[in-house]
Amino acid sequence: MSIQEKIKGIEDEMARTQVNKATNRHLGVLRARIARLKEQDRERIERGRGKVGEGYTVRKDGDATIVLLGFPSVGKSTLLNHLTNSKSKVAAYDFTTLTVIPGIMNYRGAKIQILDIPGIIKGASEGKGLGKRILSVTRSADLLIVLVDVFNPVVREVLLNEIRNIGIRPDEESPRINIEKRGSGGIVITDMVGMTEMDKEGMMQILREYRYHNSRVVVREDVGYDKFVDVLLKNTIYIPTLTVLNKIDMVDESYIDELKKTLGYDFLPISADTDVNLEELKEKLFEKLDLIRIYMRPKGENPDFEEPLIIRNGSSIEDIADKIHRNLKKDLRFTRIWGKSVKFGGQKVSLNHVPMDEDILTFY
Ligand SMILES: Nc1nc2c(ncn2[C@@H]2O[C@H](COP(=O)(O)OP(=O)(O)OP(=O)(O)O)[C@@H](O)[C@H]2O)c(=O)[nH]1
Ligand SMILES: [Mg+2]
Repeated sequence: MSIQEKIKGIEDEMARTQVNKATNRHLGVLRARIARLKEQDRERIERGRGKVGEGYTVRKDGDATIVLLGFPSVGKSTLLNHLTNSKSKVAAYDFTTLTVIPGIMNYRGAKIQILDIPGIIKGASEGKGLGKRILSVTRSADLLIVLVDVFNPVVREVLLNEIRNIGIRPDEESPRINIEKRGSGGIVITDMVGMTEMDKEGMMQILREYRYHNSRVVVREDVGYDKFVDVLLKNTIYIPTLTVLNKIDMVDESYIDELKKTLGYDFLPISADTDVNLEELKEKLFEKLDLIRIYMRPKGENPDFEEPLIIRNGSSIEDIADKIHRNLKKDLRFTRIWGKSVKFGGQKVSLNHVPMDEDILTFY
């Protein structure tokens, strides 16, 4: 039986199963099995192509990367051109953009890379339109702009579904579940929260499915089977999104107010073409990226307050060293920090220390 036939068989079984409390575990295990088969299928295809991972390589540049996700003709290229120094082709027909066009937005001392990609349509994750190769560029984003047309805002859910199909979990945090493989000892599950959506038996069945016959699992968050499976799948990533509604120059304000009431999600209304709300957009993007400033102080000198180092909030000293130079870590003996992240100025910290906004830092 092929992988596709196996998946079809399980889907048929799921369709026959009623959804209720008693079948929750069974359905959870079946969904886990499908996710595993799909993962195996993907790995098989990638091996066949002789490469593993993304189908498309884009060089990351700047302090953070934002990808523009949207249907054809919603104004992605227009927006790129108005936020950055880039010139991406704009035209009134679908699929004007055929490849990935990068630009850099300078904002508050940060250099933020924005990637304009071809339009995404329903079924892209299965190869429709320009397909999965282009869609997979979204995986390299630190933040996604979900751009929708003022006259067709309901496609937001279609876009979110396409990226879910390639392992992205938009606006979710990684569940607080630790899984550790061991050499022996079977499966040991520690429930720290009093789980209400899963039980240990169901988790064990899923863990065996994923070949975790010997493992230690600690559950610190009350989640369902799907999120548990996300932790087991190798390609799950968690990316924040900002939904932006474009072309508002074509409607009046009452139309936007009506959408705010009916759409059921938050959005920022803009007009890329006539520069409406673009400053607000920049500010929101900067906030959402959660960037902080670090001032470097060379040994025995004053800190450089002119050009802060811009990093993602939550980055460690190790991440910062790697960002400056990939060999720096090797010669680094210790680091001293002045600022909010330490108890006293000039405190020695280790590689896994996490600095805060406007900390001053010296490498020794
Ligand atoms: N009225 C209005 N038209 C806009 C706006 N932004 C873009 N357009 C127009 O919409 C059309 C498509 O714009 P593009 O920027 O090429 O759209 P795209 O999303 O990059 O399209 P693809 O590359 O084909 O996916 C062009 O005719 C633009 O001039 C806007 O804010 N208001
Ligand atoms: Mg375009």
